[in-house]
Amino acid sequence: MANKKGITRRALLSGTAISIVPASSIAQSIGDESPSWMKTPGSSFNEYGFPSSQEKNTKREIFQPYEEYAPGSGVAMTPLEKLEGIITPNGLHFERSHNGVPNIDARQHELLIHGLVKNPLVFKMEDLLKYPMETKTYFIECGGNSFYNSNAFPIAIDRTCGSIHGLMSTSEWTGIPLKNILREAGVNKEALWLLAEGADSAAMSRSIPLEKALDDTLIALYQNGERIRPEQGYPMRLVVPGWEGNISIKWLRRIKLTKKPTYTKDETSKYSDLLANGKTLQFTFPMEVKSVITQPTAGPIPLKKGPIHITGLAWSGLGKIKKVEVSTDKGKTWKTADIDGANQPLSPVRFRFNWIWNGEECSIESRATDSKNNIQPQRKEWSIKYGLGHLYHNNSIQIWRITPDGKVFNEYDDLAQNEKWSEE
Ligand SMILES: Nc1nc2c(c(=O)[nH]1)N[C@H]1C(S)=C(S)[C@@H](COP(=O)(O)O)O[C@H]1N2
Ligand SMILES: [Mo]
Repeated sequence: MANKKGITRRALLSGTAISIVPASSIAQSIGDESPSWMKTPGSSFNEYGFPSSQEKNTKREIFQPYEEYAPGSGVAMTPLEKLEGIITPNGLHFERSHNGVPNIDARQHELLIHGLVKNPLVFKMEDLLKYPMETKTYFIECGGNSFYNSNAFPIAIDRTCGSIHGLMSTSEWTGIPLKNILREAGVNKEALWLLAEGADSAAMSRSIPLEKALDDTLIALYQNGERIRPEQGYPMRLVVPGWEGNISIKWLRRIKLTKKPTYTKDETSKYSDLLANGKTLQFTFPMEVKSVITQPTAGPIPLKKGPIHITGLAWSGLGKIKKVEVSTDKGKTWKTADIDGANQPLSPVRFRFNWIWNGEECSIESRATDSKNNIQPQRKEWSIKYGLGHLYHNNSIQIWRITPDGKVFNEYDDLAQNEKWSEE
């Protein structure tokens, strides 16, 4: 809120005075007449609430590459540029499903724990609800997030923040630590891996090292306080925090303890990283340190010269965020951004940076460093490590180019590469 002199309270406290809206324009808009909505009673109650009808454009962007024969295979992306804070509202959590959302009857659904265990166990939902639970804020990021800026797209294409990076969402997940259930089943000494399988028609299944399962993996039953949404795995899913989203098996139905990885269909041709030398990495589990400016970003409303509040998200699958830096001069100089709220491991932070745009052509970008001192790479550094067309695990820096007319565009740092491709 601006005070009489048009100086924000926050700016006064931090010593950098930024006048966003002149106070006189606020005063003039409040006339003597009360607005129409104060003259009739308001509408009554809803059993389950919805956002304001005026916020209809805050929605997921859907991409269904095989629409005709597999409409449930694809993604719905979180509109990161329309959201604030770190938590994703449940209705806007991104969705990546390989063959649609199964219509599971929670009363019939069962979870089987078997393989190299002393006591194979079967749980119904009502059994699981009796176990002690814990609540943690974790992000889930698809291994294929930011594929529009990957080696599959050698030229930067014009898209919004959410439609490039929106396969990342954050919830407060509540559930049962998997280690407690495994302890009850009694894991045999020779078991080093487990296979987790979903109850969808894609029967998504992945191999998980036992060490991670005994560390922080959750069987999640609640998402932001309510039971998990069907799209997110109702009635139960794995949350394997910090690791590529694919491993967080939704609609969890089976965990089998094994000696070795199972090498399922979902972890051989897919989710493996093609290197520049033609070799392929079999397993890359953690999602590495990353950040993205969510505002300002490519969009329909041009920027105006003057004060601009730059904000975004930063996260790391390997720990906490140590620092976020912002550059407004094509990466020549970097300044440390403020970090908002609690900074917890494997949970994003929101960063903020007040900037004054002089109206000239420039670019803005953010660079995160995590608690293990990993620094987010430039796109050209990231890109060169991998083969042509490779798209997984892209944590490279997002650059937003601002033109003098205030328009914002997605940009690559490797302009030579851009030109090379456009000539071919
Ligand atoms: N059973 C099952 N689990 C699944 C998937 C799936 O298609 N089926 N998709 C995976 C992928 S690729 C990702 S990125 C995450 C996405 O979780 P979300 O849809 O809740 O965002 O779920 C994973 N778990
Ligand atoms: Mo994914």
